Amino acid sequence: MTFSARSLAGIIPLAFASFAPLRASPPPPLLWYAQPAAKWTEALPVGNGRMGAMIFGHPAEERIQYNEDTLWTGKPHDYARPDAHKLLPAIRQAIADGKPLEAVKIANPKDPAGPRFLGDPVRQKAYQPFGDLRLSFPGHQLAADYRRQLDLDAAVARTTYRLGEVAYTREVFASYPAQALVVRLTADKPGSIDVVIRNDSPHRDSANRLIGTGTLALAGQIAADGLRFESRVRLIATGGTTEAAENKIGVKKADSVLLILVAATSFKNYADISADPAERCAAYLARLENQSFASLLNVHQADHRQLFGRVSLNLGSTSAAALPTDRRQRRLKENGLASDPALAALHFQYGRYLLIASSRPGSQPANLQGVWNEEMSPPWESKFTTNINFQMNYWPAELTNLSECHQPLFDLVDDVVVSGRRSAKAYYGVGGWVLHHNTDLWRATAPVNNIGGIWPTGGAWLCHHLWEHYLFTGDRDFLARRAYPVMKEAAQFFAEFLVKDPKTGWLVSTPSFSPEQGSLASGPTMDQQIVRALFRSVIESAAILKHDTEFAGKIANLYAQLAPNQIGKHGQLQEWLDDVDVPDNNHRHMSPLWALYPGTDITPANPSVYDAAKKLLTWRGAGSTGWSFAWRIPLWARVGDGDYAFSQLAGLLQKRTLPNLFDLCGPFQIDGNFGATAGVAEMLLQSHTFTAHDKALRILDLLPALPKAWPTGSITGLRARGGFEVDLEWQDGALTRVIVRSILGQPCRLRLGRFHDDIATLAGETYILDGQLKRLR
Ligand code: FUC
Repeated sequence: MTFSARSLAGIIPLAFASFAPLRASPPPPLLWYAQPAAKWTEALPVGNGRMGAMIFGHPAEERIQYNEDTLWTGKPHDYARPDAHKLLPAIRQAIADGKPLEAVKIANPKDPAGPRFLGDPVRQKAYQPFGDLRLSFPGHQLAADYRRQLDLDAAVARTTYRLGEVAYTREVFASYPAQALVVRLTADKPGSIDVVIRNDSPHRDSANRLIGTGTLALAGQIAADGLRFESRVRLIATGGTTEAAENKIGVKKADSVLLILVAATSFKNYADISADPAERCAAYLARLENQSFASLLNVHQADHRQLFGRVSLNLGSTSAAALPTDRRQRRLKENGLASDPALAALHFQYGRYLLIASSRPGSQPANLQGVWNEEMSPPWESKFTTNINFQMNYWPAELTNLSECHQPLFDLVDDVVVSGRRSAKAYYGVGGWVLHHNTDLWRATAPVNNIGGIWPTGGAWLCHHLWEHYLFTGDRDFLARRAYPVMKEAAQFFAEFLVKDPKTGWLVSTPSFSPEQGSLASGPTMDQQIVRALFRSVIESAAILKHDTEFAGKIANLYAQLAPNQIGKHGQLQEWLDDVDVPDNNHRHMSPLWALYPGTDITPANPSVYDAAKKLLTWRGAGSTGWSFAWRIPLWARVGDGDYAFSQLAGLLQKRTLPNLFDLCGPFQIDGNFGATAGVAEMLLQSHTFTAHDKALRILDLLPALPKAWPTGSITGLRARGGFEVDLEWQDGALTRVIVRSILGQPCRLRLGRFHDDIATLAGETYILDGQLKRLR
């Protein structure tokens, strides 16, 4: 191998390298507290994708609030109004005439009985709490030496305390292989456990009864024609006596107690709710017959660590790391996030932990609250909001090596393609499929809530996830069988839906909205960017798969006519077709910057648009909601400003983070957790550009936005597009080592600021670059 003058250092095949393991391992990723949770937002989450639970850890009255991800209000239903398309020409005309308020009146008239351009009903259904496992420990009010913790690597929540001479331990985990929540109570002296167990539900139409000797069953129904649900908790005590009453089980003087909780609903799919939840629960429990706690735990941890352990992050540690997590979070206001880099690393890993816990193959995808919800009327129904929030949940999936956790999103897409065909026809009279700004368990695709729901690019944005999954994994079969047909049909929708803007002749989407700003509009920049990305992935896929040449040609023709990114009079990237942006508008939505992140179109290769995007980004200033802080992190990373990206992470952690490190929108909303994890990864590694000369030579930008706050650190296991796994180590702001594992055998350029090396890789080989590398700053 030869090195250019601008070479980073030597690229040495692993076989010839002698190297020490990466420096000191990071502090264990652990959240811990010196007191029980007083509120739900202080409780600690566990989850197996399908079930989630929040553990309060109160010594005398334990509450384990749990969820199952198919328990929603409503029933199979098509929200589309078949005649809505009759309103379309008038709405379009009013927008074209510069009368958006007229368009609003047509789309959403005051008369509640009148025709409208929204779904039927106008609001979608809500995700529901399932039940509460309540454990009473008489006399344990006087607990001493209290501690509760959540170990992200072990995926076990543990509460420990002492009562007199006895030390008590509670362990809780949610196992994916077992599809169950497991609770174990132990004490260091035999015969010390007295506990009464109940399984309650906030749903009025539910009942709790004893079945057999040691199992409590909670059964109910959401509404007369809604979902039926059931959970069962089986108790296995060692030693002592067990006494069961009608709806509770009491244990006295046991040595240890094992509880296994399973839960199910009658949901089969969005069109069929005929399953028998009792049968499902019985089957889950039957599979776990005679399994010991140790074996349940071993299988669970092996499963969890296989995902979680792929990435480690060490940003250094200070004395703050020894404090309880809530105190660390509170002290940020005065001390700043730079004083506790290990908290930033913990928060990064927490995002990965939460994705594993709320999105596993076969489960529903992570909704606005992941899988955790205690409210009958949760904020925004705890749905899947597709004008930023749902997609943000999945930003870390590929990048932080949790590709499998992306699967539930793809399954949801398969469903909304079907319901979205009906909406395409009903609202626009065209083929293909469309999804607007929200969906729920019933795979609603019509515009909902209010006129802000008339935004037709939610589905196209989801297509971006299919394409990115292909870019990261190189899974051609996935591209051919799942991604391409879905993207093609989405492109078909836009091919028929887009209209020629009368002033410019460009193809624009109308009616639409720049999410949650202004009014009904034609051709908002974000839509044009998303459709451009969709069209390009269709064209590229057809070339890769070597078929559909004719269709790809047609799309390429439309692609060239799409309204471009425009630069306005202040030098800003315009948000709308007209140059009407108000300087310093710091709206929470970053919509016109979509093509900077998560899109990949805006790069320094086109300096004028790149600079205009930076201008708009600067106007937008700091975040407000948790997710708006979070979106700013990867955006600023993409323009290479690690310090500003860091300031947005700090803002999120200081202002919009709960004691249990859950993100706050206003209420709890999980997107900010996931967005921040993706953002931090984006600060350390980017892989979305190619060299100007060779489009096959993908660039891996190493430490593209390293903040001053993290001068020394290391990360292992990040994924890059093109099929690479990357470890990085840096010291005093300078990159000291790079390890690249090539999965697909593609070539790549490793770039560090002005320096680079190109490597041709072999699939399965590992490459190391170390020695005295150039300083970063
Ligand atoms: C979008 C945001 C809100 C909130 C909601 C769930 O509408 O503008 O802030 O996150 O989704």
